[in-house]
Amino acid sequence: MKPSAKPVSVTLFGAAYSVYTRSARLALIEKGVPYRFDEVHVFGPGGAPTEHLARQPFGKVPAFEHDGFALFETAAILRYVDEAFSGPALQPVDTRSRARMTQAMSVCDSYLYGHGVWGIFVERVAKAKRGEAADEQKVAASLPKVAACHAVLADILGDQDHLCGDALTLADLHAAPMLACLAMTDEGRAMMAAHPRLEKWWQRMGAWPAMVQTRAGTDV
Ligand SMILES: N[C@@H](CCC(=O)N[C@@H](CS)C(=O)NCC(=O)O)C(=O)O
Repeated sequence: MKPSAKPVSVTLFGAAYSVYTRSARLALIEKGVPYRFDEVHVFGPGGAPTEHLARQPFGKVPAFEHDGFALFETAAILRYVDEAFSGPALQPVDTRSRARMTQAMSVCDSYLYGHGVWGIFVERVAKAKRGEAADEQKVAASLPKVAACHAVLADILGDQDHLCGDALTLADLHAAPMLACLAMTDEGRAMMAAHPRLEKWWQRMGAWPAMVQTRAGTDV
């Protein structure tokens, strides 16, 4: 008798174009966890479909389920994926490196997403695709915040191979999809070029197979 294929017990509800969904996919890929990708579109005129609000009451993606255990909020999903499955550890053991990882992820959530993805990428790239003009005031207001994010991430990176040490951690997975959006803008590339070590890290991350596998056509 042939051994049966391992059943897929993980479902990720999200959108390929979403940076947060992409972070969760990167973690699943890195851990080697097979998963079902259930595409949910949240930016349509009515927002998230009603059934999605039962999974994510704020109407955002991603949402996650493993063997009947439902979870939302990307940082929580990433930690769960790392701890629930075998595969390479994605969190440092050392207390201070772990704190830095949490700090880097929080900087991404609190400043890089709003100012980098929405304040610059959406204004410059997404709006241009729709034939709309960028809101220059919004871009100008976001630039110093995004520059500060780059400086903080470059500082955390130091001369290590990855953001929080010599191995890949959740911080790398959280930051890379947002920086991929910024890499599509002149402003983002200029800010990255101001931090040569961060730029080198980004070049490695951008070419990493899981990043290539999760390209959505809207990013690198
Ligand atoms: N705090 C949430 C943020 C997720 C989030 O903002 N996702 C975006 C897509 S990248 C979204 O669903 N936006 C829909 C909306 O704002 O209506 C998390 O960590 O999962």
